[in-house]
Amino acid sequence: MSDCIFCKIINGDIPSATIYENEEFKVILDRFPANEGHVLIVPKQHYSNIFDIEPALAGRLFVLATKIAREMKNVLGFEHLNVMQNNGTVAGQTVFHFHLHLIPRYENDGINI
Ligand code: DGP
Repeated sequence: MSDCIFCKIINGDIPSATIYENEEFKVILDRFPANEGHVLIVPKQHYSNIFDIEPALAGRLFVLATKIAREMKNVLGFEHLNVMQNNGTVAGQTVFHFHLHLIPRYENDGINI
């Protein structure tokens, strides 16, 4: 979609800090991180939200999320993690291209999610 910021990132039209990618997903650092190490797992195909995706994509996404979370845990040394996914404005979605958040948590980090 031409006006979608994540489509532009995936197409290389705007830069991102990419930590991993394969044929189906791109994993990028969140530009406005809730905490150190906050990443987004973004399907390369445009879907608005969970109501729009092919259900099997959710399985592949979670397999990848598990691998990324474990690698991040080893590198960053955290023990706690929020896995978050917002659908619709009332639920806090601000970018309308389906994505999953991985948000490391640290003792007394004081953030509210
Ligand atoms: P959500 O509110 O669930 O739709 O999450 C959208 C996230 O996307 C939010 O944490 C901030 C992040 N974000 C917004 N614009 C950009 C951008 O241009 N680049 C990157 N890397 N992240 C962005």
